[in-house]
Amino acid sequence: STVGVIGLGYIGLPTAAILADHGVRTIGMDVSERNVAAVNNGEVPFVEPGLREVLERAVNSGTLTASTETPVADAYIVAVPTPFTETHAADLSYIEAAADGIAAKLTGGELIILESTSPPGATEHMAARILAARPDLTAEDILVAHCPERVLPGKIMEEMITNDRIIGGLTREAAEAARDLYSAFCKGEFLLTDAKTAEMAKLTENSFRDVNIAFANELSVISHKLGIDVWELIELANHHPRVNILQPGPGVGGHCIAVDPWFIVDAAPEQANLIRTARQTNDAKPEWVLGRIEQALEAAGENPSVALLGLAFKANIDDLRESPSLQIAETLAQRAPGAEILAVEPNIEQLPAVLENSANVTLTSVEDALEAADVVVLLVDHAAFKAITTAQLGTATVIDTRGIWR
Ligand code: SAJ
Repeated sequence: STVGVIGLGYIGLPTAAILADHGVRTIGMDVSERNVAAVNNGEVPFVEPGLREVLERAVNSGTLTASTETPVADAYIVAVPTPFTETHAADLSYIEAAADGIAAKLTGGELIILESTSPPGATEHMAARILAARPDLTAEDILVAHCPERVLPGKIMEEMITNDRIIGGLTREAAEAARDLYSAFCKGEFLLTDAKTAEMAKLTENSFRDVNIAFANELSVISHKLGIDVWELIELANHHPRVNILQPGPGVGGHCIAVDPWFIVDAAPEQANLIRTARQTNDAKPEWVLGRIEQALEAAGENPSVALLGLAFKANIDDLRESPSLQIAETLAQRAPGAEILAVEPNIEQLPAVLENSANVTLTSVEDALEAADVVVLLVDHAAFKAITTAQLGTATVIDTRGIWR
C-alpha cells in the first residue's frame, strides 16, 4: 500500500522519511517546487538533527519520492500549516486545499489522517469538505482521523518513534486503521479517542505549558518590583513536593506554544479566561524587557552600545520564527537609532531580513560584543553563553532574562 504525505515541512518531511525508511511506499507532496526537488535529491531544506541520514536512505532505496501533485494513495497524512488570522482564529485554508487535492484522487476506502495542529472540529470540517467535493462518496467510504504531532523541534527523529500517540477517529474503525499505519514505526503507546478530543488534547498540552510559563513570567515581573531574585524564589518553591514552576524568560516563541492556546480561546471565548490571560502575559514580556533595556541605555549616556545575546526562540537551535528575542532586537533597532546594537547568535551566519537593513545593528561574536558593550542583555540560554565569565562582563549593566549568570 502507498501513503501520501501532504506538506513536507518540519513534521511532514520527517514523518514521510521515517515511514519510507520502515519500508512503507511513501509519496510526499508539497506546493513548493524547491522543497520537492530538494527532497528528491535527498536534501533537507531545514535544520533537524538526524533527518538527513534517514531521508537519504529512504530516497536511495526508492521507497520515498516527492511531487507537487497530490498522489493516488491508500492512506493520506495531512501535515500542513494552521496559522492564525489577525483575530486569533485558526486559518484552515491549507487544510482545505489539501482536502480538495485528496478528494480528487479518492476511489473509496482510503484512510485520511489530519496531523496538523487544529482547532476543535477541524477534522470533521476536513471530512465534510472532501465529501462535498465527492457527492459520489458517502461518509462510510472514507476513514478519517486526527493524530496530532507532539515532537519537540531538535529531537524530532527520536520523539517521532518513541512518543505515545493520541489517535482520534471520526469512527472507531478510522482510529484503528490510523493506529495500524503508525505502528509501522511508532514504538510509543497508542491512545484511541474521538477526533475532537484528540484535537483538544494537543491544544491542551501546549496551553498547559503556556499557562505555566506565564505564571513564571508574572513572578519575574513581581520579583523585579520587590527586589527579589526570581530564580532563587522558584528554586526554593520547587522544593515543595507538589510545586514545579517553569522558567521565566523574555517571552514565549516558536510556532506552537504561542499559537495553539488561541485556538482554544477562539473556540470558547467566554470560558477561556485563564488561557487568554496567559497568552497576553507571555506576549507582554518582550515589551517589559525592552523597557528595562531602554532604561539601562539612558543611564549609560551618549551613543551607548548594547550586546543582545541570542536571537533564536529557545536554546541551542537556529530557529528564529516567532522569537521574542528577535522581536526585542527589531523593536530596539527602531526605537534606539543612536545606540549601537551588537547582536550575537552563534547558530546563524547572517542577520535575518528584519534586521538586515537596520544601520545600527551588526551580527558579531560574543567576545567582540562583550568587549564593546555598555549594556549586556542575555536573551537565549544557549550553551555557549553559559561559559561567559564575570570578568568578560566587566562593568557593563547586565540584564539576564534567563537567569543563567546568577
Ligand atoms: N520557555 C520558557 N520557559 C520554560 C520553557 C520554555 O520561557 O520554562 C519558552 C522557550 O524559550 C520558547 C517557548 O517557551 O520560547 C517554547 O519552547 P518549548 O521548548 O517549551 O516548546 P516548543 O515550542 O519547542 O515545542 C512544544 C512542545 N510542547 C510541549 O512541551 C507541551 C512539543 O512537544 C510540541 O510538539 C511542540 O510544541 C508543537 O509542535 O506543538
